[in-house]
Amino acid sequence: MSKIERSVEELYAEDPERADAVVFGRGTGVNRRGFLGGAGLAAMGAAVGGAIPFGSNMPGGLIPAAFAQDKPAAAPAAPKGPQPLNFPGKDPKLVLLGDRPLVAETPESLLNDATTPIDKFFIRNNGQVPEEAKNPEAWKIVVDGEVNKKLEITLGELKKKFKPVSQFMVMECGGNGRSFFTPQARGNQWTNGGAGCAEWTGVRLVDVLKAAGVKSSAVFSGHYGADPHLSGDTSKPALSRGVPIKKLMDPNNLIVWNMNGKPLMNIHGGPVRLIVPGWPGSVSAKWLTRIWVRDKIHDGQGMGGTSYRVTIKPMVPGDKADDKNFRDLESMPVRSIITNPANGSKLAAGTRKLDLRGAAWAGDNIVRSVEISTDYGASWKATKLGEPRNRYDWQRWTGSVSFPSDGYYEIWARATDSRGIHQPHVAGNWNPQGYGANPMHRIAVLVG
Ligand SMILES: Nc1nc2c(c(=O)[nH]1)N[C@H]1C(S)=C(S)[C@@H](COP(=O)(O)O)O[C@H]1N2
Ligand SMILES: [Mo]
Repeated sequence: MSKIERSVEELYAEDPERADAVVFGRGTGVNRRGFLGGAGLAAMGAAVGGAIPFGSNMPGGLIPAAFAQDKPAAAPAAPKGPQPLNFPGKDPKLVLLGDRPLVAETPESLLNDATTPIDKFFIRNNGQVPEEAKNPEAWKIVVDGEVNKKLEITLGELKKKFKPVSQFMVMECGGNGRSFFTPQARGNQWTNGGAGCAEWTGVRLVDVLKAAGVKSSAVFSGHYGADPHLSGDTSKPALSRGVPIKKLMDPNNLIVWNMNGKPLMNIHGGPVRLIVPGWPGSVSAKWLTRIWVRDKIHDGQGMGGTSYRVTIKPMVPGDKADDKNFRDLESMPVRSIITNPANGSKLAAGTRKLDLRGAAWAGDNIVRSVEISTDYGASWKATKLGEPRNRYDWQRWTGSVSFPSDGYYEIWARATDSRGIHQPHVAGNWNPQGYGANPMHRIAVLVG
């Protein structure tokens, strides 16, 4: 067998058939233009550690989930496994995607709780992490621009003047799923773990906006946080995104100071941040200092170009991006994950039934159904899907699968949203910065 000099992902991206030959051995009869069979199936079975009962359904060029998910992010010369996060108050099983800025994702199997514990919640920064506030109650937020009365309010006043509310809401990075694009898109190589669902406590953004009096000239918002730009240049914000006025006034948007009943950790934007659910996490400004109500589309850091934007018409991967062919990514796409068991689980020989648990969410939409497959999508089985506890909560699901024999299986999960749109088999609509990838989640399990 020739030496695997690059990552499995890269090989498959370039030439799936040659990749099969390299990974599973030359001259073994691997030819998956159609389906895998005979000696090729045996070779792959040896590589994944067991017979593949539904191997005849395995699509050509598909990287077995057993390999696909422990691939390193960009994997240049020497592939190395996922890097653990080392951060106070955080589970070391979070996977570090970058340390400047600090970015870490949550493996799907750590999202098995109905409410994501703080120590397991993903981290995404664009700039430096600011110093922890010494006097949180004195933290100041400004609401200005197209308002009748500019507001300058401290966190202490915010808590006193407006009615506090708590809500379970998903926060998801706009780039979640990016690693599933072929060819690779620019940015942090998230799998499915740039998302979590916490209980947020704060006040309704709309109540605060109403206190300032939004003018009829308002069309968009610009959000600002206290984090310094990565370069240290104090004239540039690390990130400043916004939303159209209709989304801004949605009563589910909160200015929050508690996460799961505890004061918001500095790394999550404490003492106070925005939560604008359903849309890319980048609009949910951390260390919130200002909401600028604008009379035009915001042009802050992270707006325009190909930032947080998807194509209107499909583009050829790698081609020059035409600005006019992009629109802002608004509602996040439907996604489901299997949270139990973990990818790569080994089950005792003779195991014939397995219970599964997972989560599903769909941006501004709700999830209508989640289905699972053990035969590479040839047949699908319904799961029991729970109701959201409130608007923008994720939905938990349970299901079970049976195994006709020992061997290597993949369990695939796909969710369908309230509009009838379900997750694709592979990430579609490639775009340079890799937004909107929501292919079905796959885990590998080995029985016996
Ligand atoms: N001020 C500020 N707010 C920010 C960011 C940032 O870099 N600076 N990152 C955004 C992005 S891209 C995401 S996905 C979420 C991540 O929030 P978390 O780190 O609490 O999980 O915060 C958003 N808010
Ligand atoms: Mo993000």
